[in-house]
Amino acid sequence: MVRAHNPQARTREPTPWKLQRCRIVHPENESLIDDGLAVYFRAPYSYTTHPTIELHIHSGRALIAALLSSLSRIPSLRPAESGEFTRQALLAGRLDLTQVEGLHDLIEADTEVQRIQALGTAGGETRAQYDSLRSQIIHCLAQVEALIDFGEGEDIEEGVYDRAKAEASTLLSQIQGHLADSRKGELVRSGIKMAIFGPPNAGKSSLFNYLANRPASIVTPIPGTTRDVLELTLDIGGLPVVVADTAGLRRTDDVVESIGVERGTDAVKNADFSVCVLPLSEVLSSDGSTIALPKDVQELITPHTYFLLNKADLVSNPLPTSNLVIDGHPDTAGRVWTASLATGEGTQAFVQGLAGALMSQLNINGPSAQSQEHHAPLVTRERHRVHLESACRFLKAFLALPPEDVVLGAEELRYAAQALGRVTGDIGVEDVLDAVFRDFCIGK
Ligand SMILES: Nc1nc2c(ncn2[C@@H]2O[C@H](COP(=O)(O)OP(=O)(O)O)[C@@H](O)[C@H]2O)c(=O)[nH]1
Ligand SMILES: [Mg+2]
Repeated sequence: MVRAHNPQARTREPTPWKLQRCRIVHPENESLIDDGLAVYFRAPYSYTTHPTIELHIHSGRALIAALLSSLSRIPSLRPAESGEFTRQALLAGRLDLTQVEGLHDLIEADTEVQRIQALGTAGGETRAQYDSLRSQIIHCLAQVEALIDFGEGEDIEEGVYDRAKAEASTLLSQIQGHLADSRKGELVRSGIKMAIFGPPNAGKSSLFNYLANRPASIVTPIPGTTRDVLELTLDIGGLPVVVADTAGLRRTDDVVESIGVERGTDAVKNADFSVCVLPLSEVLSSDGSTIALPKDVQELITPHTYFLLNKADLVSNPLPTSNLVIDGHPDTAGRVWTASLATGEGTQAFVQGLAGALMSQLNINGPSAQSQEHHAPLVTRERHRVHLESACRFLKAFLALPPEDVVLGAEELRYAAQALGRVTGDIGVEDVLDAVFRDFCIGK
């Protein structure tokens, strides 16, 4: 369907990987469709590894429709299904399953930290780590199989079995380390859950609206205004955060409000971290040094609670935050900020500080650290976690076997390698393919 001007060129293979201007004409009647650009990718150096022609045409609905309809006149052509190009790339081994997932995450990324993580995974960083772990297990397995075939002391040097065990044990702790990474990869991919809580009238909904940059939650001077949990996914310093505004914590006879308080309490307990908003003027001790926590708030404080002491405008000359102590919680340094959501003072510093604290808690390099070396996390989906956990179980089973059970040991190592192969799609790929490609856009 793409024909060059020079009639002799019709029979020649186009120059590969060179963008060329050409007339794009109808395959049957040769009527002009557009004056565009075309590039030919010679196999296997294309996205799918198959020979590929890419047409660059002017935009416009009628133009695209005319081109697609003329392409469909060529008997061997049909429109691609969603994710079909990527599926071909996967089946040809050009991408592995983690890269395909990374590509999907890249297309879906809403925030900078998500984009950076997905870019690393799509580019093969995660694949390289899985391949390395798997080849180390296979190295162990090779030693154990050599023992089965030849027996220690005769053809094989002494200590091979012990060495294989030492290697397996190092691998096991490496994988366990990845599994204990505070679900960082999964949180960045699907959003970190943060609940705002505190006593009524502290400014929780004002904070929610400030973060959302719009009046998403109703703010009034009447305590008990917010009754249900409100949720929004927001970008906080590049991190995707699912923020929940909750009803103020207090005992109340109002049935609706007390259900709201119960729901709010659950939201705080289920969140990955929370922000406790307190009205500074009401919780500050008379000497101005200590913050007294209201009773209903106390039981929800954890090491993952951050504090915003709001309404600083109502306190004359408040002490610097670093000198304030939260009563009963001497370990809150770096987790307390003072601000006024009414005047805006201190609010930016709070958001920046919160994003920084979350980044360091999750051990994430922020967008500003982009040039530094970083490793894509090994676990960005439950699927990865399941297979890594089963690899750990097989490695442990191998380590628990006595040397005389060397044949069983080899079997356990084989299973461990297979478990990792399932993450990258080298093994058992068919059953996950449909799930992975379902959400892909057409074509890509
Ligand atoms: N003076 C002052 N008033 C504030 C500040 N932040 C919020 N308020 C007011 O406090 C009241 C309660 O705010 P709201 O966000 O609804 O509190 P919530 O009950 O914790 O959700 C409203 O009248 C707000 O305008 C602040 O920093 N200073
Ligand atoms: Mg409210």
